[in-house]
Amino acid sequence: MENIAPAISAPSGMGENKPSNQAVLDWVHEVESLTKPANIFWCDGSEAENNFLLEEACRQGILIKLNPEKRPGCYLHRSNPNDVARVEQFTLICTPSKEGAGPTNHWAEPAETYRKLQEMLKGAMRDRTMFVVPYVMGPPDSPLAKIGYEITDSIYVVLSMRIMTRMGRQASAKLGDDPKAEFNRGVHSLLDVNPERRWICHFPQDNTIISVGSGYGGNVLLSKKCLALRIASYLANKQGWLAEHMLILGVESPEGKKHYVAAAFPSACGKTNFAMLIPPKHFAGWKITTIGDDIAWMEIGDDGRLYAVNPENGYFGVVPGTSYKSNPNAMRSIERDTLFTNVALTNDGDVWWEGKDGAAPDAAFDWKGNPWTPASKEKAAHPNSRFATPMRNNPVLDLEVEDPAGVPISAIIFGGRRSDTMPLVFQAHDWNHGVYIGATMASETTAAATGAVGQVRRDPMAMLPFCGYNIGDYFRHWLETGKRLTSPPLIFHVNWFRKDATGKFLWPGFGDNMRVLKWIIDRCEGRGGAEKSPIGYLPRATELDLEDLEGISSEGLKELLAVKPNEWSKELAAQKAFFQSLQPNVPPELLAQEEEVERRFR
Ligand code: OXD
Ligand code: MN
Repeated sequence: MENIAPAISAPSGMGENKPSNQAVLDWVHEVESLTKPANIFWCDGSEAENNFLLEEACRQGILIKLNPEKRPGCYLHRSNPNDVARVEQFTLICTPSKEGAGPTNHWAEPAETYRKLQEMLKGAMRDRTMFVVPYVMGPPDSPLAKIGYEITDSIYVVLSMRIMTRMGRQASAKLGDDPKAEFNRGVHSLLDVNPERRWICHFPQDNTIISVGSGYGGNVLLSKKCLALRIASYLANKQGWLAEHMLILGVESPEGKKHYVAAAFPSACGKTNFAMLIPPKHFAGWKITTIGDDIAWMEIGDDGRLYAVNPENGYFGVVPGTSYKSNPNAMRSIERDTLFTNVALTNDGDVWWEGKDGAAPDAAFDWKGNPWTPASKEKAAHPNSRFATPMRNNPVLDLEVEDPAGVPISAIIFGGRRSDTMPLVFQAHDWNHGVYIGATMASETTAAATGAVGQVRRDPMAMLPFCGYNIGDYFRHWLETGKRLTSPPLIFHVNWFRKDATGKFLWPGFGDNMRVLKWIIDRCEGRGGAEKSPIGYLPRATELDLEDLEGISSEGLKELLAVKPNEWSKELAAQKAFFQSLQPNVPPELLAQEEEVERRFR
C-alpha cells in the first residue's frame, strides 16, 4: 500500500514537547504500541515548528504554497476526491446503551467498536510520524475551557489544528501533572483514506474520540465537531451548561449600546456571513463584531443571564460564494495565513472559486488538480471547499473574545434554509415555545455533509449531526436551562432563503440581514412592534427598517412575512411526524407546544 503520510525527521530540538502528565504519556504509549509509528513528534505550537511542518507538507505534495505576493502565508490542500465532507452515516456515538445515543444518532456498542477500531489501527502508522497535538478549547482561563490531545498521522491536521485551536505548550501547562486531570483523548489516522474504512467514533463517557480513514476537516479536526459539539454537548448536559452549533456576534448601536446574539443555522447556511456582517449604509454607526462563527459554549451567570464563549481559535468556512460583496470581512481574513482546501489554483499561484469577485480566470486547475476553463462542465472549486483561517485575521473580531466569563446573550436565533413556509423572522412567545421552534426547525441539506443536497430535513437547533446523546434528553436539558435562567435571552427564528413562485430569493440577505437583526435588538430592548400570529410574534412590514433597500416590492415583502395556512398545515404535519419518530423521547412540554400551535391555527 502506498504510504500517503511518510515519516518526517525533525531537526534536533523540535518535536520534543513531551508533556509531564503521566496519564497523557501512558495513553500516547498505548497508541504508539498499537499503531507502530516510525517516530513521535510532540507539538509545541511554535512558529518555528509551524514553518518546518509547512515546508515538509509542501515537500511531500500535501500542500501547495500560494504566491506570497498575492496570498502571503497561504497554502492549498487537495483532499482525496472520495473525502470532501462530513460523513454522518459513518459517525457513531458509542454510549453504553443505544438509548443513550438516542433515535437521531448512529449507535455502536463501545467495547465492540473499540475492538474493531483497534484492529484497523494495528500498525496503521508504520513508516509514518505520529504527531501529538495538545490544545485548549475556549479562553484558557474560562471555567468552560477544555483540554484535548489529538494524536494524528496527518501533517495537514496538525497545521489546521494550530489555526483552529489554542494549540501547543499552553495546553500541557494548563493540564499540569495530575494524572486524574480531565483531557479529551483523540486518535486520528488517515489509514488509506478509504470510504469503506472510514469511521468517526465518539465515546462520550470516556471523553474519547477515534477517527479513521478520512482527512476532511469536519471528520478529523477532532477539536471541532467531535469535541466542541458531540462530546461537549454530552458533558454540558451532565454539568449544566450548553454546547451549541451557534455563531456569536456583538451588535453595537451608534449610541454605544451593545448586545450579543447567538444564532444556530445548519452547516453552510451562512453563520460565518452573519457573524461578520457589514451593515448597509443606512445603518451608519452600527457595528457588528464577531465572537465566533460556528460553536458557542454557554453557561448561566450569577445574574441569571446566559453567557457565551467561542471554544475555537479560527474559522473553518465554506469558500464558494464568499466575495468582497457577500462577506468583505471573511475575504480580508483569508488574504493571509490561510489553509485552503479543494479550491481552484490559478496560473499565477492564487486561488479561485465560484462566486469570487470578478471574472473567472481563463484557465486554472480545478480542485482535483485538473486543467479547468470557464467552459468546463465541472466546478472549479468543490461546493464544500473550505478555508481555515486564524480568528485574529478577522477585522471585526470582538474585543471580548478572550473574556473568560464570556459575553451575555440577549437573543438566540434559530434559522434554516427554507424556500417556503418560514417567514423572514418571528419571535417565540417564551422560552418553552422557543425551544419548540428550535426542536422542530428544518433546513434544506447542503454540501457540508455527503448525501443529497436541497432536501428539507428536520435539524433541531442545527444539532442533528452534532448532538452527542439522546435528543430527547437534549430538549429536556434546554427546558431545564430555561427554568434556571432568571433573565433568559429572547428566542427568534429567521429564514433568509424564502423564494417567490419563479424560484428567486425574496430577500437580499448578507448585509441587509442587519434590518432583521435591528428588529430583534429592538424587541430585546422592549421597543420594536410586532403582531401576534399562530407561530409567534411577527414584525409588520412597517416595523422593519427597510429604508434604502432596493429590489424588494411591497408584494415581495408581504410574501416574505406571510404565514400561509396551507403551507403551515403541511409544516405542522411534518413537525408532528418528526416528534413521533423520536418517541418516547419527546418531553411533554414540547408536545404541549405542538398542540398549542395547532390550536392557534384553528
Ligand atoms: C462545519 C459544519 O464545518 O457544520 O462547520 O459542517
Ligand atoms: Mn458548523
